[in-house]
Amino acid sequence: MKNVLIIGSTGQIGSELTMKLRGIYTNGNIVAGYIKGAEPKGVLAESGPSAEVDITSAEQIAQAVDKYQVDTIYNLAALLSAVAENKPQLAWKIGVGGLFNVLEVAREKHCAVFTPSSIGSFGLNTPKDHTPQDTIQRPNTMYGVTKVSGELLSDYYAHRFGVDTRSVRFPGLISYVTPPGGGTTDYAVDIYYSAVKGETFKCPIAAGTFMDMMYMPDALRAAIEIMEADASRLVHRNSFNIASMSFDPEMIYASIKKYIPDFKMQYEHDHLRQAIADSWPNSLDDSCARAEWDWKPEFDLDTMTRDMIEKLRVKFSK
Ligand code: AKB
Repeated sequence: MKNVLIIGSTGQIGSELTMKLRGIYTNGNIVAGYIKGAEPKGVLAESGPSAEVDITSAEQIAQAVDKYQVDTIYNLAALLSAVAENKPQLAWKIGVGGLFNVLEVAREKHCAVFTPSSIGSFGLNTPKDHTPQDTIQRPNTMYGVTKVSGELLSDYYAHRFGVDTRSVRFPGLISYVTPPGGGTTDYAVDIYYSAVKGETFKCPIAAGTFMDMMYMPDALRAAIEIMEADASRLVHRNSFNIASMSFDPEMIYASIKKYIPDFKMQYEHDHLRQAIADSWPNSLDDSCARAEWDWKPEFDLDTMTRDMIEKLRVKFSK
């Protein structure tokens, strides 16, 4: 992997992944793909090339691939779960129509493709605890429908056309850099912002609702390591369960209170997000990722909390 196009480079994952790839592949073109109105700014704009790439335009994707001789595409364009429930047609257009465009360009121009799936690809009748790698996937959200369709389409392009498609099922991702927008797991980011700002946190998710979460540095490493993995060891491709921690609001609250003892939280339920969270697993079994490409997380809840608070304090002191 030398020349990489990141579609959705200014989003929650893309903004950090682009910078990390630029730090690793210093001799390549790491192209920050963006849509009109979400242009890269600051260091993201200054540290490498960028190109307008709307995932709904196969032509724009192909132009960027040709111009920068791209060999790997990170397809990060998607609407998160709660927004997708409110805009299901657009979620399908971006999540499935957009992926189809990416895969067609990749087939013609011989690119490898990473497209994240999610814990949202599971549904109410999936085993809830230690959810296996290969299990029932019948989600009842549009987000989940696009993620399962994406997994199937990516596997189809791999076995039918030989496109090197790979993916992981991301848990809720927690970061102090770019906030997420419209996800069910966003509360686990927002809670740190409230704590560091000295505000009472209004938690939209009920106590006792467990979901898998992951600190962004582990997620970025997973996205890079799966694309670098030895293909001959991969039994699975789209998409691997990965996991590092599972918690409910009470646990993350308690973890933050160790460092900010007077922090307060109240519950103010959001019915849409709660219904989505209730349909997702409590925790995933990531043994296939560990066995097939040596996946191993580095952060747990407490090490993440310490780092988040430290980094947000620096951010807010500027
Ligand atoms: C969301 O909450 O929509 C995402 C996800 C878990 O895929 N963060």
